[in-house]
Amino acid sequence: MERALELGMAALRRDPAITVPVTLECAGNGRSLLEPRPLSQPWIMEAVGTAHWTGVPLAYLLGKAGVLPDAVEVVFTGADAGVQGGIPQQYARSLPIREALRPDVVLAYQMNGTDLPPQHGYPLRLVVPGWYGMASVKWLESIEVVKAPFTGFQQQVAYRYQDSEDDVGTPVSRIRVRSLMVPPGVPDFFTRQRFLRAGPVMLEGRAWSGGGAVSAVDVGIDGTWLPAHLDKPAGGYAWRRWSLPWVADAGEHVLACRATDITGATQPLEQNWNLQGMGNNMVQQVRVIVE
Ligand SMILES: Nc1nc2c(c(=O)[nH]1)N[C@H]1C(S)=C(S)[C@@H](COP(=O)(O)O)O[C@H]1N2
Ligand SMILES: [Mo]
Repeated sequence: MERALELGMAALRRDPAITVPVTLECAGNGRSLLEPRPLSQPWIMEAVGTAHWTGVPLAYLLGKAGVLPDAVEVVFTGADAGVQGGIPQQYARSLPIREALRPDVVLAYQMNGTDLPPQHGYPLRLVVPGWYGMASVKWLESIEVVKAPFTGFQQQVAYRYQDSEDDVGTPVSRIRVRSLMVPPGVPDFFTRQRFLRAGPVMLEGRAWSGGGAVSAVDVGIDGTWLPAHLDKPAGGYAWRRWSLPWVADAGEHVLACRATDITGATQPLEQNWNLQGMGNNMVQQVRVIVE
């Protein structure tokens, strides 16, 4: 970096701003469904959402600071501190310089048109479209351009696809193609079995991928796959709504959804187990009892 910049929020708000619709998904979303279950918080399916993020393009600020030819990564440090893996640390992650210079990577101070809520990173966070959530560092305290790969805990130890404790593994980066269904009907209070009235019902959900646009969603009804209708996405890295009308007949049914993106990547039918339970995009199945 040629020069250091002190960035006040008031000055940042005067810089050129962009708004990007982005789906953020936690890399651990769905990991509690893997068997054997990785040591983890009990994420089931809910650690994903989409918002319009407004802020300054990171590339604009890097341009102002001046990136030198020997720069390899940019390190983002959040204000939150704690102990993980026995190591006291602040949350910090890096991005390769090539990703950091993408025009859609944003230092966001607004979410859906209002100041960031505290839990989503107030006053300033990074948003990296297409990458799993860990890359989008919240409560930003500093941004540093570095000449050697960053080796912090959240980079080197956490967020890796590993087969075992001994495997150094590979880093988690882009979001794997995935779709989820809004479960139809209502769940029973105690058993959580879902019940549905016989007749027409609109099956619907969302589909997204960090690898490229979602090109198809197929809906499985008792093992038979049918193509769903896709709504237009709000942006390249925002989820798309999908829908398929179904006439539910009495009995027990298994519903499923499976997305494919323009790279040809599709969701696996079987789990891809890894030690940390990262990137579980296995096809979701929803059992319903129609009466
Ligand atoms: N500073 C800081 N940033 C962070 C984290 C964190 O613990 N500290 N968690 C990351 C992870 S793992 C995810 S999935 C996203 C979640 O963003 P959200 O709370 O806006 O959904 O924030 C990321 N940014
Ligand atoms: Mo996460």
